[in-house]
Amino acid sequence: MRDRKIKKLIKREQTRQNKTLNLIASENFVSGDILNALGSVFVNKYAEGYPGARYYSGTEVADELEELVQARALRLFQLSSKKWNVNVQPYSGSPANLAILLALVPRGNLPAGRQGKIMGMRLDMGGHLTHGYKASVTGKLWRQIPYVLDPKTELLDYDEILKLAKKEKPKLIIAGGSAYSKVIDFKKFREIADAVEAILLVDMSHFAGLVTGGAYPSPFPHAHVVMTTTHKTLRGPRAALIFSKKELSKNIDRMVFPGIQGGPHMNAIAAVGVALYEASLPSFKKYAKQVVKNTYILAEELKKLGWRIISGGTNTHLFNVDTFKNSISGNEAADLLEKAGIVVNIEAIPYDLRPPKDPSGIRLGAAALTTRGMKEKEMRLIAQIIDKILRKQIKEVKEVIQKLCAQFPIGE
Ligand code: DSN
Repeated sequence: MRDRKIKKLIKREQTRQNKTLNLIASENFVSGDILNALGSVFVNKYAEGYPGARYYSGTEVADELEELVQARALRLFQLSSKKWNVNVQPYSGSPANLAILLALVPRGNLPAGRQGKIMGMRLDMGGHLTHGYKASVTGKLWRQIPYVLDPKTELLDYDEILKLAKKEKPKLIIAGGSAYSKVIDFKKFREIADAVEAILLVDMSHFAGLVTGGAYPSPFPHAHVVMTTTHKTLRGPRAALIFSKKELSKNIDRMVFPGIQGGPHMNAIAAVGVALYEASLPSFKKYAKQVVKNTYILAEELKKLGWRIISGGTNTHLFNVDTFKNSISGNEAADLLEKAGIVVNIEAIPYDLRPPKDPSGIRLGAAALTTRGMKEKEMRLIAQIIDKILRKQIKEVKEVIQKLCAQFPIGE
């Protein structure tokens, strides 16, 4: 690379990633093949439109690529192309969710009480910004009816969600989020949606890789629409997929392009294709199961060391720790950990009294470390390391962290 400045920054970032324990639940490490596809000549191609109906010439290879990736996406989640459509063009999760909402939830001319309401998990409960939070455009264009976790168990309370749905009659209900540590019951969500004639959208961005690996139930038997980003547990590049029942897909496709986006990023689509191929290999099933095992061990060990885990624990790839219970704010905890060589993100806990910019907790996930090959033994050690760091004994653990990083290098 002739640009020495950028080259240096890439090198530095590579070193940072290698010498850090990454417990950010939404991050992962892609394979060399995915990096190659991302950096391939597909980056040069404009292909506005869809296969067979483009606004540019020279798209015959791009058409074949997009159709191949669509077929792989449907096959990976065992979906029939007679019933389901998949749009592989969304740049990422936020525009994908916006396209779905614009396509399916009208904003005016509805009977009183049914105007553009969407039900989503409240942000401090583990929901996502694009599920109708007030600061997101989704919260400005539609009215969010937020559902919450039971204050005692910090679990989803399906009876309460049903009551709320019956009272508010939303047009669309979103199941899924960014920081809920327990498996979601999609059958119950569908029953709630059916009771009020709402559309059920499952945002499986976080656990899509676990679904393909058989470590999390599939939402497809119950949902009308399923959105996923491709870069979390699915271990692909930054992009998103929208799966929808055939009767809804035309409007969604139109809203992705030309509604929101212009030319699809064909290089990203190629890389998604490689990720879907990798996720179809038997080794990926083992990976997904190991992610859940590792996360469980990490949470249970931290519990034993005196840390309060939100929702009582985890059976997924992530969990949140109420650090403020031990008098450490989320920011303080994240800063201490980063100084020692561990990266996490700050996270609100349910009914948090502290501000979102310095909430009461942190979120931890084991997907990235599992990609590096770490297993239960390392998780036990990492729990002890975290405990020491948060009790301000940083010096003693820095070397152990560097040893672990060297022992488990990030693949090519
Ligand atoms: N999905 C969020 C996360 O989990 O980190 C980012 O939007």
